Amino acid sequence: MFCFQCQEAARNEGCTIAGVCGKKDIVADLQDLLVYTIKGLCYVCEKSNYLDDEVMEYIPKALFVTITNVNFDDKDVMDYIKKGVELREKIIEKTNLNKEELPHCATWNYENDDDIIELSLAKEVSVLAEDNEDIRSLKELITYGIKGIGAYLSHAMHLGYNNEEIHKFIVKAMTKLVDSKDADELFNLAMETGKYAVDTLALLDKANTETYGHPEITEVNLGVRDRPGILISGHDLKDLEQLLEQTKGTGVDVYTHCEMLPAHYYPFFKKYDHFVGNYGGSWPFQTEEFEKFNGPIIMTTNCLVPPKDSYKDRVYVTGAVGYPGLKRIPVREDGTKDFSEVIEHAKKCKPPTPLENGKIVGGFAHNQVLALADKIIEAVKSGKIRKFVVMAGCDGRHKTREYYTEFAKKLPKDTVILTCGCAKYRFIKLDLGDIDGIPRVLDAGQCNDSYSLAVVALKLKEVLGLEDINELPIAYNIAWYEQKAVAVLLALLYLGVKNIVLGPTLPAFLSPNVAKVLVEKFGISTISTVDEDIKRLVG
Ligand code: FSO
Ligand code: SF4
Repeated sequence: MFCFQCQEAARNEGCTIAGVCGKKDIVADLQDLLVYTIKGLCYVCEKSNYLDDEVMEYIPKALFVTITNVNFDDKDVMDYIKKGVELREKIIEKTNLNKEELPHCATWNYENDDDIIELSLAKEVSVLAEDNEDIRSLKELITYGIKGIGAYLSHAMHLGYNNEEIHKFIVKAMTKLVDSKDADELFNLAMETGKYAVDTLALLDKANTETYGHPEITEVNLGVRDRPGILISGHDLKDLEQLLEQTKGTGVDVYTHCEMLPAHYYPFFKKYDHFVGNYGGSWPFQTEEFEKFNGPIIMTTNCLVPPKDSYKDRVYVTGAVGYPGLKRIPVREDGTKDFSEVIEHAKKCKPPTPLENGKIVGGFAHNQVLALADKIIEAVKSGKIRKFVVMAGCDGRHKTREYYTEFAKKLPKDTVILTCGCAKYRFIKLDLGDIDGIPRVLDAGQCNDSYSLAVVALKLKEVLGLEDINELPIAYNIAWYEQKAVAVLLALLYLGVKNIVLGPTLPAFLSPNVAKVLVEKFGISTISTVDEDIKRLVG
């Protein structure tokens, strides 16, 4: 195996024996073959100008399966590979494409599982198939951005929102990744990936807000009640909705974990009395927290950490998530999920062990922030707010991430943090005060809500009459971990944001030359010390 797609790649070079994330080599190899298979499917779609609902349903989900901390189950990945080959063959037959003119990724086939495993080990399906390290770097940057787009698109599609243009872009881009060796062409494709990341995030924002209302300022309880509970994690709001409906009147409470916290900010979810609060923090700390929760846990998307035996029988998966031995939530014929087994399971469990008390205040997505615009603009004009600092993105395991807590604590009192994603858990429970009633930490929601931060920035630019987004009093100190964050990064670059600080390390998949171009064109850098970074970002 060779994988360097996330921030925790071994030695910041790549995982080669097993993933730091817990992914086994066989799973990593099969995931490479799955990406290779998706490329082949896209290739035949592009060449025959073909797209149908089944393909649009499959591609984003299959991409999602290969994102860090989503699926650790070789059997699941194998099934997705087989489905990809089946769809591809159907299209070749339907459109009379000449197989002899197609590349290997679009023609390979198998007789049994051993054939699939054998091919998954071949260099030609691996990231290292591309010998030129700069071309490889650009190709993987695009691939990871597209994986992020696939994940965000899956979320929107689960709510019944879709945009064919995004699928067409994925198909075109994956085909170019097979054919192109041209660094300029690939660089432009990376920027175009940023454009489609913006479009996808906008679609998801529309899906979320039209379905559940606009997030509003909300206090989220961190304590527990004396009844059994179900803990739901990941990003999928539709799954949460169905769970809340099915747990109504059962005596079982529902708590959010990690990226599900912002569900509390939506007006729609406030009507459920048994939707109690948020339990615990960000994904890297789940092994201790799941243990103490005592009841069943549902993982709707990333980030799953390989579960301990002590609570493994209480973890359920759904959607793209998979882990050997974990129970899967059944899907009914009408497409809804059947949580009855989890609910019965919860009834037999003890209530959660309390971890903390108090509350988190959040809900500052674009509508809510714009409702406070007058107040905020006044504070900016009078100098009470000197700077906004975007501290969005992901959390991770490494000790180096303590930097973000220190950074938030040491920021001058006339600065306001704009956040979203699980990175916020490094500072959201600190009492950082407010500026004339405006909290110093404004949480827009999940990483899925990164679009909100862009809307706020563009609105501020308009109101302040500025020409360029970079003239705004906003600095970016972003923490990244997995491929959704790569899509968000490309989106920000596409919007013209410069001087982003990306940490705690730059991606291992950026070759020195590609990193140099990003530094020269966009002023990207990585973190140094808290004091130095505060000096250069805030002044
Ligand atoms: Fe975090 Fe994990 Fe939301 Fe990511 S829970 S790290 S960018 O999957 O998706 O922010
Ligand atoms: Fe390593 Fe990250 Fe890949 Fe897991 S996803 S194998 S930790 S680089």
